[in-house]
Amino acid sequence: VAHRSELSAQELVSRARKGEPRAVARLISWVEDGSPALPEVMALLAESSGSAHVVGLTGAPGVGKSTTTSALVAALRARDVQVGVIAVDPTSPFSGGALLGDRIRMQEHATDPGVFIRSMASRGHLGGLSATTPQAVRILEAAGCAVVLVETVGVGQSEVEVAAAADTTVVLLAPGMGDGIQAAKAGILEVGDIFCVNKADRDGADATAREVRNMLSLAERTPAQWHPPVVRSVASRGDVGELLTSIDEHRLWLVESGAGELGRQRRAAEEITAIALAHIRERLSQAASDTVARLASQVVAGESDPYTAAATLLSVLEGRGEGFARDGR
Ligand SMILES: Nc1nc2c(ncn2[C@@H]2O[C@H](COP(=O)(O)OP(=O)(O)OP(=O)(O)O)[C@@H](O)[C@H]2O)c(=O)[nH]1
Ligand SMILES: [Mg+2]
Repeated sequence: VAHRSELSAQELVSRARKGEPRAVARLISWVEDGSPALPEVMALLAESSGSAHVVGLTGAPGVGKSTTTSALVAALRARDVQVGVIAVDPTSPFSGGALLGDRIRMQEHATDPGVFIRSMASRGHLGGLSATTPQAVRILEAAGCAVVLVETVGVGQSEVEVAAAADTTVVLLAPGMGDGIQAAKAGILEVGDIFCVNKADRDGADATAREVRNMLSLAERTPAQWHPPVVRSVASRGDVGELLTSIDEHRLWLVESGAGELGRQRRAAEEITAIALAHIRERLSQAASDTVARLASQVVAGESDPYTAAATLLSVLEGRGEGFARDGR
């Protein structure tokens, strides 16, 4: 594989650990492309993983996710915290294009060596978005980022997937547009740890906040559970103080309640399963395609049934049946 010959995984990881932006960018490209070197990279990164607070920001197009992210970066830099930013575009197989506007909005941080910004797609990755995000996070952690902000457009299932990769999920809303209702529909109410009404300089911010509070009040929560706050921001003026305070409070709660550890445990389990399933799928399509075709003929001819055929296929995949060409992995 071409990019493997340039620099070894080991060399790139050691450069990333020194905070070299080009090494970090290259490794994240490997994640995007599903490089065959990824297992080696992830093994090298294992010891430094789990150190960063991962904050997901999601919300409808145009609510101000990028502007808010940029304002949070500025606030965190003022605390001298090293920050990683991943802008996930689930709608595009290419990184860069659709997120050009984000790059411009992030421009003020472009020359800061304490900030790593990367837009990311999930082209060809085995485990899809739910696998690419945590892997990119591990690379940013190795580079020293104590906080990683993950921005994703709320367009259905994708934000739920990305929320699943975050310690703290911020749902951004804006006045008007019936955002609250949309949020409820998309199941956003369940994934949000913090709700932030951005563009609070506009009319209707109070009404939107009230609407979200009303909907949140319908969910039953024990006192021990986290009660998602509804805060306001004017990201275009850099006013994200309330939001940052809530993020701090949620982080503290995650540690003190043990919920953070449980969440990480659950996410690791999902990640392992996603990778394993992707491998099984790949082996099904590669090594066993002849077998599947033969079994399909038998089912069509009435010589077998789908359940028996599936059981045969599984035994073939496990290497117990006949006609299985091992792919050497
Ligand atoms: N009035 C006002 N405008 C804002 C505020 N925050 C962001 N905007 C503007 O809203 C527009 C969209 O902001 P973005 O940050 O690009 O929104 P986004 O959610 O990242 O958009 P997508 O990535 O395209 O989904 C821009 O023109 C911002 O300048 C705010 O607090 N008040
Ligand atoms: Mg954006």
